[in-house]
Amino acid sequence: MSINVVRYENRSDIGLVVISNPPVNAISPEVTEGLRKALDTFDADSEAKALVVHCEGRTFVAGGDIGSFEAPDFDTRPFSSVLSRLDASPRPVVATLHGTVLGGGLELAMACHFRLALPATRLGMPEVKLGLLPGSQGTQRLPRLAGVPLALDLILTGRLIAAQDALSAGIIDDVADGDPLALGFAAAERIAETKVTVRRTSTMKIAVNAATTRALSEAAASVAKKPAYPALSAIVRSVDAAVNLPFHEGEEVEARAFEQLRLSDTSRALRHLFFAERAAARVPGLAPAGRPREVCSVGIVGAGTMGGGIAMNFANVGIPVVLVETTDDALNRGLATVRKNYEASAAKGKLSTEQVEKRLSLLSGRLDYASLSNCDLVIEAVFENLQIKKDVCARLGRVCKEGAVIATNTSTLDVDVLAEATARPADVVGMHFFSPANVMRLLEVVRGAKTAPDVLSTAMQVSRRIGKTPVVSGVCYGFIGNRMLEPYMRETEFLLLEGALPEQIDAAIESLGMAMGPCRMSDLSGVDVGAKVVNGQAEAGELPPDPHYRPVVRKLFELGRHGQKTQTGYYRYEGRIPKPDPTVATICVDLGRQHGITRRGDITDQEIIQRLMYTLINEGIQILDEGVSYRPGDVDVVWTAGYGFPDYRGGPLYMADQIGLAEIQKTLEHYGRVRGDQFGYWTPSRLLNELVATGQRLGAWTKE
Ligand code: 3H9
Repeated sequence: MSINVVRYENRSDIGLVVISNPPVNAISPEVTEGLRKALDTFDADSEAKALVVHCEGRTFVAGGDIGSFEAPDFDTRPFSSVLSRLDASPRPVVATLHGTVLGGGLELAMACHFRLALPATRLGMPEVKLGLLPGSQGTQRLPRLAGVPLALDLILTGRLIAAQDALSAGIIDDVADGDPLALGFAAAERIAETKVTVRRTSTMKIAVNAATTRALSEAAASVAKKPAYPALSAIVRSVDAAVNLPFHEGEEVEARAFEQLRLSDTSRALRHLFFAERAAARVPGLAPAGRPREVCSVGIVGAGTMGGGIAMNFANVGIPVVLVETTDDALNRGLATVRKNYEASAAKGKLSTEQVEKRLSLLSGRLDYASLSNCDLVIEAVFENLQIKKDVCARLGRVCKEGAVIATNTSTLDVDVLAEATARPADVVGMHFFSPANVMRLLEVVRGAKTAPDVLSTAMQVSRRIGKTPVVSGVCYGFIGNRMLEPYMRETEFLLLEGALPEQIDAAIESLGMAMGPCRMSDLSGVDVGAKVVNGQAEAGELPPDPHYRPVVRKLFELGRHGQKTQTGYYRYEGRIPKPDPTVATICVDLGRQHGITRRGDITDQEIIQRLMYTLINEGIQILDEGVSYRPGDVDVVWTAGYGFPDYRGGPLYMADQIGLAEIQKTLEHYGRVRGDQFGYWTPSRLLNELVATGQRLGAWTKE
């Protein structure tokens, strides 16, 4: 009931509205209704000289309640009408801001007459990240307060700004430290006493000048290049309306756009990912044994590209790191690369010189394992070779202090085998960073058979602390992401042997919105890297029995075509620009002949998409069935955060529901018939068959 989430009281002749809707005071329909009633009470309370709007808990309102947007009859108008009432109030209204004042929260604040914030407050309009625009007058009020260029920047990027910057920009009126409620009352008293005319955002005029016009036309041109995100052009149209129409007409333009976007596939997919990312951070069945261990210092074995990149993540958040290498040379090279990376960020204006030096001062290099003995978390990031990693793990098991967490950054090896090598497997967890490790958001946290609950939760917590998006995976070859990549790359190769060209395959996959098709991706990550994995599988006798399995990558490797770094791979490169290379077509023709594969001229983009994507989806569903991944949303997060899958499609398993599971099953079976299924490539997974038979969607599936 609304009475619980919003309350009104009169304290010494100042009205007070308190929102209390944990965890982030989101505006649900109940909060809106509570606010409406509170304003009725305030209207009737003739003793109250002014009104203070305040939120309990960790933050002021952090936005509209995203979950409530799913309701078919959701409407922004009731909340907007509350805001219009606040704006029109003849008595002053003061908002006390703290925490993260976002979306509907900033809209609420801007409808008040005076805004004061605690110094650590951050403000923003992140609706665009959900495929939306501010839906309750935000596109009309922010340009009036901050000017069109800054308003466009904030609403189009969704970035947050600090209280002090919001003050300088005119978005808020004061920054003060102390008890927000006491500060709010003092401000309300002061304003009521001085009887100054309150400033209503809705009546402010927007200066129409060259800067305004230029900002609007530049924004319109820039968003036209991103048609996959319809919110962007709607934002520009609404801000344009703020400039050119009266407030209430502009508000209507905005409200209509919000409604259209709310119902769009893009926004639904992005909202799915919002909740999927947060769900991925929760590990079923962990509490209370899973209380995380404290991590104040980190050790990393291996100062190569990966180790150095991992180290930067910790230094960035103020955690000291000891990097251990085997030789002075390797250590100096590693530290020099880290310095170069930081200096490149400084050159782009992303870091100050002091920040670079502060971060570098947190990194120390050593040649002895003994220097790891005090670290709370030690991550091994040495060469991907079982014996080498086992040796390192055995040493770590001996040297790390009791209670330390030992993590392996392996991408393919068996975490349980490495855990046993330490002789203390309960302390071991996989932390699979993606390259470049200081940039990529995804972190697969691999739960071994004996990983202790508190070790797993430590890895999850520390991942979030360093700004990563962690997803738990069970132990299997390639974990979630690389395992699903496997059939995708296999089909890429078959298509090359059958007559498709790298540029055709990439164009088809990129038309879906993937950041890069498989051939460009291999060239970027290194053909040598991919070939070594396949050759390693061959040596270990782990290749599928198919004699035609992935010959192209091995051939390119053999020919020294290692991708972008050698300027030839699936393409030839001019700088970073890939150019179709007839040599590759010849290589594929020869390999096709050797493997007795008939070339066809009728491979369509649809066939490419189905063969790559549906096998990838089938593998994802198999992973769920095996319990390697807890939820379909986890798989979606892996692919959108780590593999360039378009967020506006919500991830591969979300997309599978949109395509229809029966359609995917039928298509897999079709290819099984026309291509032959002697190696089981086209067999729909057991769970896929079950879901189709019972008419279920993946979105509603949970493992009992
Ligand atoms: C909008 O405002 C439209 C308006 O213009 C018009 C309509 C009025 N709704 O991220 P965390 C939950 S659109 C519902 O782990 P943090 C979240 O799911 C909205 N729930 O914490 C999680 O729940 P659980 C514009 C929300 O400290 C819990 O809160 N606003 C919402 O790392 C903690 O979240 C945004 O887009 C919400 N709006 O970060 C802001 N927000 O524990 C989106 C959070 O069950 N939110 N939850 O998993 C954020 O950016 C971050 O959550 C925030 C806190 C910075 C607030």
